[in-house]
Amino acid sequence: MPIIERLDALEILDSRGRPTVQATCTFANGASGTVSVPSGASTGTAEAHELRDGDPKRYRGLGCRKAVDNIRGEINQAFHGRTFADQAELDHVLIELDDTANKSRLGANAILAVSLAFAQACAANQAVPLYKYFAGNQKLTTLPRPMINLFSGGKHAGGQIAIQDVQIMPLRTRTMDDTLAMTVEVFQTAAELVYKKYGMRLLTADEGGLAPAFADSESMIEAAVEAIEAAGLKPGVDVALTVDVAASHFYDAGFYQLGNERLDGSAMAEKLLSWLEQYPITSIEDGLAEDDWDHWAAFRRSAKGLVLGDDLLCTNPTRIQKAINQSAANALLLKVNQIGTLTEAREACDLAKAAGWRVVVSARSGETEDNWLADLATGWVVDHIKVGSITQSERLAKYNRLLAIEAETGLPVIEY
Ligand code: 2PG
Ligand code: MG
Repeated sequence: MPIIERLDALEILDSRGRPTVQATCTFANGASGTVSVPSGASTGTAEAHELRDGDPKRYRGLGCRKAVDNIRGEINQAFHGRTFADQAELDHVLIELDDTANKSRLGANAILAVSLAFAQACAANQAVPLYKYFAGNQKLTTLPRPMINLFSGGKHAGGQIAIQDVQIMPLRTRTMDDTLAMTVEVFQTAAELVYKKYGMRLLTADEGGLAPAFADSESMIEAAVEAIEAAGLKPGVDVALTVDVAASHFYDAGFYQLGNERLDGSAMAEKLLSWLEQYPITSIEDGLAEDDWDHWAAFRRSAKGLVLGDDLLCTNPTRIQKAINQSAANALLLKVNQIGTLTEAREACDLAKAAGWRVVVSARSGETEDNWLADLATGWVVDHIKVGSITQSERLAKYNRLLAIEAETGLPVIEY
């Protein structure tokens, strides 16, 4: 492995115009990698700590100068002139250097940026595409099947509706090219329907999804079914729905405020089961709040399809193990910045796969134009990728990268 010459960083802006961290790792032989890290809005409380400056006069406290300085200063000093046998060794040194349970001293944003920049530099050094570096000895077999945001609510759309995302997933396509073409058709049809029904200019949310003032969650789901049909496709046969309820964000003291309805955990689980019964939904993410463990387990016992944990699991192996033990979920939403290093995220991924779960690699609502996520989802051979809508360049950068990987490898999209 080459010697690390320098770690550098820059404060840049994400898709919401909020600061985030970009890092560059340069080896003494000249190979280098630069990556940018994303940031969530509907975050789980067990996520690793994103270090923000807290100066209300600058970017409303959200500046990332401290995280950037930690890379340029302390981390660079600790790593300059060193070599690491592999990604795991580098990541463990980062974790030890930070020495907190949730990466709050150096900042998970600083730590992840370095972890990823090292990965990118290693790929450059080996002259392989990033997805091959991520794959290591593992055979590449398939591309992930995308779940694509159509309608947004919750924290990504000013809270006009309680639930966060209604997404579509083409089921029978075998190429990324066909998958995206079908998705765009449904998205454009949905945009036309929304325009007719709500008679207003189209508003889009943080991830580029359409965000009209739906009367309730059911109308949001039904509008997606209508769009699939109006595009000449069969709901549940050609295209399924996947829903991110993001229930932690409308839960308080044992109750879910789902629009006008105030539901306890059992009633919320019943509501989700009725949606699975009524609509062509194949996956429900965060249907219950992040610490409502008993109702997660009760829901999973009766649910058909993916019971997908995001805030529940926070890509944290300890929480995933707990969920495996309690049979509280059957799929992992994997976001590397929830845990803060590639090595820990990989551990989370392997743990979920070993339990027979599906894995969905996910972007954040605050993204950058970087596209490493597509390489990660391909290299780690996961089932699905969730990047947001099929609009806006910070989203399309990932889809376009998947198209490029498809052209290069000829890999098929995983069968559903
Ligand atoms: C989620 C993500 C992405 P955020 O809840 O799954 O949609 O949102 O990045 O805001 O946590
Ligand atoms: Mg989520």
